[in-house]
Amino acid sequence: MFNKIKKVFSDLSRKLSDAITKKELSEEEFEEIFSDFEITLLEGDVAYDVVELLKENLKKELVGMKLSRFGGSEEVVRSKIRDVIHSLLAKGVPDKDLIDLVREGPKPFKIVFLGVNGVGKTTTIAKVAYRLRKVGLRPVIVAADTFRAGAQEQLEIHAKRLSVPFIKGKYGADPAAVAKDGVIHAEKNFLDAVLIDTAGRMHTDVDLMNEIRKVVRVVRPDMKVLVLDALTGNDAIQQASFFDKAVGVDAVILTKLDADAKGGSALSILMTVGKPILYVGVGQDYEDLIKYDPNEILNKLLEQ
Ligand SMILES: Nc1nc2c(ncn2[C@@H]2O[C@H](COP(=O)(O)OP(=O)(O)OP(=O)(O)O)[C@@H](O)[C@H]2O)c(=O)[nH]1
Ligand SMILES: [Mg+2]
Repeated sequence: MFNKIKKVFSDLSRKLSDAITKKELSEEEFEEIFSDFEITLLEGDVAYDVVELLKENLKKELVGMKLSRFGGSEEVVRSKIRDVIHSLLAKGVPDKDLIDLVREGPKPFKIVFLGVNGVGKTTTIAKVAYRLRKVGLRPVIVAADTFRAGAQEQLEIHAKRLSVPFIKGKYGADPAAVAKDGVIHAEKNFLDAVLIDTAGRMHTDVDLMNEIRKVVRVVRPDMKVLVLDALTGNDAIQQASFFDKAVGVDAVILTKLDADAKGGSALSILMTVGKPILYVGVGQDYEDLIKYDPNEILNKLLEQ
């Protein structure tokens, strides 16, 4: 993971530190050195806007810089690059962990999970339920995906494995009604959280987008979590903007970070999605949902 991008940043810091040790780095020199890396970044699936963002921010930090010829300059440049990337990634760190939000928020804390087909909503809900259970919180899982064949069974298997109560509806039932049943179940049983799974939908599908609006209107969730797939790059940013306009997105979970071999796609989403990133998915097991930590991303991204 991230191997290609890692090499780019490593080469870039070497070239820049070479230039900076000789004399003060001019804007023209910076542009020239950086332009050699633009293509490689794009080839590593870094979005064009993110390449530009990196360029502008690195330029601000490095132009005019001059370093001693006697050792350590590559280290200094590397740490500048690290700082720039860190500050771009840090914007996505949420103020509070979901566990704390559930603990401190209204009871039950209602969360609707949204996203296009196959991004990992159902798997992520199971992982979140596992996390909540681990700290002694009691969620109910609600299958408001009454659309795709097998969706309810898929979630039911997870719920059984996790010993978490499960509410479902008939195929073709109104997802908003099923979601409401889940909330009522949680209220009656004094549960801590309601995790509502919804059918995957293309953001361009008007009927399904109206359906999700109805779920939100009926349930009045405390949080709307958009699930995005790290492999989808720029398209994920568009999905975020569509869902945000349609129902409002409070936070994002980015899945399949483990599957993004080049790394640029995930990096681009993390830097530009403009929403708090609650967790990242790094595999298919229940434990494979970890807190979003820019330092960990950086460690994968830059050679130590
Ligand atoms: N490698 C990897 N695979 C994941 C991750 N999260 C989910 N998946 C896989 O992605 C596939 C789709 O996951 P689902 O949870 O069914 O996706 P969904 O969004 O519910 O799909 P629909 O209900 O059809 O819209 C499954 O094979 C999951 O195991 C992750 O973090 N890493
Ligand atoms: Mg699903």
